[in-house]
Amino acid sequence: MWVTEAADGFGLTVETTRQLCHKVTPYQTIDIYDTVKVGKMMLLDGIIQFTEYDEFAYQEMMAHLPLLAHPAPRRVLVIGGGDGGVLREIAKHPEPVVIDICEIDREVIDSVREFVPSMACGFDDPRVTVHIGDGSEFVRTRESWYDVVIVDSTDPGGPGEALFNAAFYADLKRAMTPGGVVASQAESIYLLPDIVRRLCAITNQLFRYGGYATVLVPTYPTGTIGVRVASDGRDVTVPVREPSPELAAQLRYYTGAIHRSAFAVPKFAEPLIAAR
Ligand code: SPD
Repeated sequence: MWVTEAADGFGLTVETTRQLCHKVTPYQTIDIYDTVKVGKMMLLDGIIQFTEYDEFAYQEMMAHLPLLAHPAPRRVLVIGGGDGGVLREIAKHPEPVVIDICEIDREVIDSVREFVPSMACGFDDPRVTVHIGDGSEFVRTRESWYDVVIVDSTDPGGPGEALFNAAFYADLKRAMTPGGVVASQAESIYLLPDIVRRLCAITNQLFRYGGYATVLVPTYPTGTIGVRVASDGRDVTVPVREPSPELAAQLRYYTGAIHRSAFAVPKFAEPLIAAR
C-alpha cells in the first residue's frame, strides 16, 4: 500500500507494508506504518513527522544547533516533540540539568513508546520532565528560566497553529534567560515560503541575531526543511563550542562544519529570512 502525504499542492508517497497504529485523538489523527524503504513512519493529520530512515538529520539539527550555539545550556525546554527524537539528541549533552518537554497530545508519546522505541528512548533520561498541555500556555508560566527552547511543532493548521504567532514568541522570549537560544521547526523555503517569512519576521522583531538552517530530509516534501535559530546573545550561525569526541561519535548529521554552512540560503530565499 502506498501512503501519500498530500498538502499545499504537493505530495510525497511511501510504500508501506503494514499499518501499526491508527488513532483519532481530540487533537489529530496519528498513523504509524512499517515501510519497504524507510523503516517506521509516523504521520499526524496525514503529514509525515518522521521516518526511521532519515529522522536523525532533523532531530540532530533541531537539538545541536541551539545547544552548541549556547556556551552553557543548563535548562532546556522542548515544545511539541512528543515523538521523543529531539529529547534523545538533547540527552547526549552533559550540560543540561533540566530537560522539560510540553507536548499537547499524550497519545503521541504513548504511540511512539509502543511502536518506535528508537525515538521514544529520549524520554528515558532522568533529567526529562514531561508536561502534557498547550505549549503556548506553558511558556507563560516561566520567566527568565530556559537557556535553550526548541519548538518541534507540526505544520500550522492543526494543534501547532498557536506556535507560529507573535504572541507566542513574545511569551517564549520572557521564559528564556538573557542570551538564551530558540530553535524552531521552520518549514521548507520551496513549499511554504509564507510560513518561513512569517516565522523569520516574528523572530527578527524580537531577537538581535538569527538564521535559517537548511536540513536535508528526503522524506519531507521537497527533501528539505528549515530550522529557525534566534538569540539576543550572539551570532547563532557559528557554534560557540565544538561537539566533544564523545558527542561527535554519536552523531550522523551534525558537525561544526555543517553548523557553519547550513545557514547559507539561496538568493531567492534571502528576503524571506530578512523579513520584518
Ligand atoms: N512538514 C512536517 C514537519 C514536521 C515537523 N515535526 C517533526 C517532528 C519530529 N520530531
